[in-house]
Amino acid sequence: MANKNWILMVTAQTPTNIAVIKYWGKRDETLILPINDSISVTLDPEHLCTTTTVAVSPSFESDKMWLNGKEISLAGGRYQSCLREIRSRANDVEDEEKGISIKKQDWDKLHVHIASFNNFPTAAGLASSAAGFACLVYSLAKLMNVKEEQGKLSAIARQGSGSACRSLFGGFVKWIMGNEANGSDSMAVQLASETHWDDLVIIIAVVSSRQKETSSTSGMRESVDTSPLLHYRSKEVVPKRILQMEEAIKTRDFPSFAKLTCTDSNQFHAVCLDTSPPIFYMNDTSHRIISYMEKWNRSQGTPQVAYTFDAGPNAVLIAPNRKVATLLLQRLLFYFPPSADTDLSSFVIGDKS
Ligand code: 2P0
Repeated sequence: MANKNWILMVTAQTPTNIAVIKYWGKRDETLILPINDSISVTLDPEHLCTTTTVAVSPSFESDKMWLNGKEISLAGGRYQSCLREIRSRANDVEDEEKGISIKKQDWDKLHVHIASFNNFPTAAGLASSAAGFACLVYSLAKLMNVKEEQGKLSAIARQGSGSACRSLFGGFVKWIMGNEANGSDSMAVQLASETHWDDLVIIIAVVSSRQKETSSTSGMRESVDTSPLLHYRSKEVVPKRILQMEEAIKTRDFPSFAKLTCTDSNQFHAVCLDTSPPIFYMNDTSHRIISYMEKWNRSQGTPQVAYTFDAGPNAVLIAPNRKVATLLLQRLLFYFPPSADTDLSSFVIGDKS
């Protein structure tokens, strides 16, 4: 370690995930432990993903991080938790080609530089913390030769942002809430791989590019404190729904999958309204989309598409195959016609501001 002229780097890429049975509410804010299980689908890596490069060098004087090229503070408890948990599991690293030898005990003295980029506009209001913390934990674990299995890494990513634990796996993923007070059993497991149900097509309709007024973290805190519906939901509704959703995924039963997905999204937004003061994540355009999709589904007698909305107005629409996805796009363009000068590569269907 006498030679200070070396730098070791690792780059990783992690997609974001969309919950079909939602996480909303914590029982422990510091460890980020949820009040119910949740299930999500991880998007393809080429869409909505974070790319993170982590580097270590004896010449670095402090830990630093840049997000989309701008330096951000690592002082927050969430970043510190992830860094601490990964450092405590670090192992020896040898790179003979570069003549680098880092001993396990050296990691406490070495500093890291982290550069993270989202391949989607941050202003679009699409979940970025899930992909961001999952990628941070994964790349740091690779750099420091952490040998933990993916589930254990997910429990570390969870301490950065709850939904991040689900992005450590592809396909369909369940975040098991766990029972332990220290959070050791609150982690993600893969329910089905990427190839299990690869006919599904996910379309994200950007409804507004404005930043949401209430962050997920403070929104769920207010719901836990004031919404009776949330407590009924977490105890009486979600446990049954999780089992039904697991079965629908296992058997690729699209009608059941769609009904459960839409119902759960609607109940999550009902919880937001049941919160005092009420939280409005969806807007008029979101409501119009729900109404169009419900009408279409009812007119066919069986669900054609599933819709789900997170802590914002943007619609995530899931079609069972490319044929239905094409019909869905036609409908969206019919209801929300772009004007002649619209840039279709970043077309926002509702926000005219
Ligand atoms: C989810 N959401 O299951 C739910 C549905 C939003 C609505 O997880 O405080 O950014 O960092 O744990 O993970 C968003 O919450 O919140 C979220 P923290 P997170 O995807």
